[in-house]
Amino acid sequence: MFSKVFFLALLPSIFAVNHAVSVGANNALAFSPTTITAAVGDTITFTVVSRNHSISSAQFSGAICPPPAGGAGFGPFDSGFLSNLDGSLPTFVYTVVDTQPRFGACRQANGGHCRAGMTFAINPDASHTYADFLANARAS
Ligand SMILES: [Cu+2]
Repeated sequence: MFSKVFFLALLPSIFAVNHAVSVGANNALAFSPTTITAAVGDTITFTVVSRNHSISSAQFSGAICPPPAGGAGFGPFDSGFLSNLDGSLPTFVYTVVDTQPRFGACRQANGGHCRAGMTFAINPDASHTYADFLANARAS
């Protein structure tokens, strides 16, 4: 009995996977991939591979760019500014806590990177698509 409960409690961690996201690949103002589909307990490891960027949660619409320090939206998160100018390839790990659609962007340059399209989505759905979020960010 006890062992069965114990096993069930471990299930999420047994099947959790990591999703790798490159930040600023090829010196571009972009996250790659832009859309991550992840289960509860999964991790997303963002690696900054050029310049100086942040990984910051954002609201879906309205004044998206730049996200505020600390991030915006439900369950906000923010890596702060991470620089690869020294070649250290800094990382930020986000653990998925639910399957609600979440959106994010870079806070750099007063929203300049965000408005240039440096955005991403975690578990977007039919009514909150990445394409719509990107359009909202560019217009914000
Ligand atoms: Cu940036």
